[in-house]
Amino acid sequence: MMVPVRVTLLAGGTGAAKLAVGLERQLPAGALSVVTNTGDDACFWGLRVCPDTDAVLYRLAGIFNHQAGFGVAGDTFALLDQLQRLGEPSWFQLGDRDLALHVLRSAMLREGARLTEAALELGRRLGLTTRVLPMSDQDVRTRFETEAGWLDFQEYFVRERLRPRLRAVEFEGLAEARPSPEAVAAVREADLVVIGPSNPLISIGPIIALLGPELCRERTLAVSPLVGGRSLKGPTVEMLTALRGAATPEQVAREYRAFASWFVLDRMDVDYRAEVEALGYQVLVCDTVMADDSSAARLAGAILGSWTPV
Ligand code: FO1
Repeated sequence: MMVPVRVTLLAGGTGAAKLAVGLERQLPAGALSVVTNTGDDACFWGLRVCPDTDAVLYRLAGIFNHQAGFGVAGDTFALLDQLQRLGEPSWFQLGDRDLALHVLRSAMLREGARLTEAALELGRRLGLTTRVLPMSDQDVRTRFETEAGWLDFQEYFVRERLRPRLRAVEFEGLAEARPSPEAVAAVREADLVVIGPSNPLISIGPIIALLGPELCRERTLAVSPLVGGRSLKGPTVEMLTALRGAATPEQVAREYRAFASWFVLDRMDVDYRAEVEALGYQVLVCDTVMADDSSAARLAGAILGSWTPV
């Protein structure tokens, strides 16, 4: 057994953000880096909002709004209420405290900081020892082709509530974007890269599209976002079905097979073990449901305790 010293987590949606907390609990301070998806970033009234990056920042800072599933605990919505009075759309719930982060980040960007520099500075101000690194300093935007036309990420997820039938997903700006130097270093220097249990198509997909060439298969492990045929949050099953024709742990393992040598299956999906092994993986079977921070730490402990380079 080799206990990894430096760990980098690739994080998109909820599952991976929860695992960031678990890994941080199990590792020495400063040993964890988290590379976040920026495909669902958006701009409201000139403010740059980075939902996946911010979910990790807020969770690690202990101020995440678990009830809402986004934003800051105990937030108020005075600014949004007033904007609504002034005739502005209010379908995207930006709280007052959450807005403080977006105001500050946007000011840093206007003054010439890169998105990564802004994220690192915000992390420092929140008192974090973990480095939270956006995947790129250039804009990459996940867009959805639906029966109602092309929609931005937040338009499709929040305003349209995923109702229009999905036809295709595109990452606008990907061809011109480069991974940030800090994200590249975090992946290259890690003893272990963990692909978090998030939607492989829209949460992890953009990160791998950028950083895939930097991943060393022997040192990369992927955690299945599926538990007993379901995803605990978000439309992973629906999207895999619509775009890949199957929504099974084996299908997720196929998505990552060029990049990862270990695959973590939930206990409920132990029947997939042989199929996933046949794809060339070492398989770890454990409880992957992270109901709270201690179960996230338990999953992180199981990963760190079992993994060895293949
Ligand atoms: N999700 C919602 O379902 N409704 C919202 O009004 C909403 C606001 C919001 C504000 C800031 C933020 O960082 C995230 C927010 N989210 C909201 C979550 C977000 O739409 C998605 O969950 C992520 O983009 C997918 O990871």
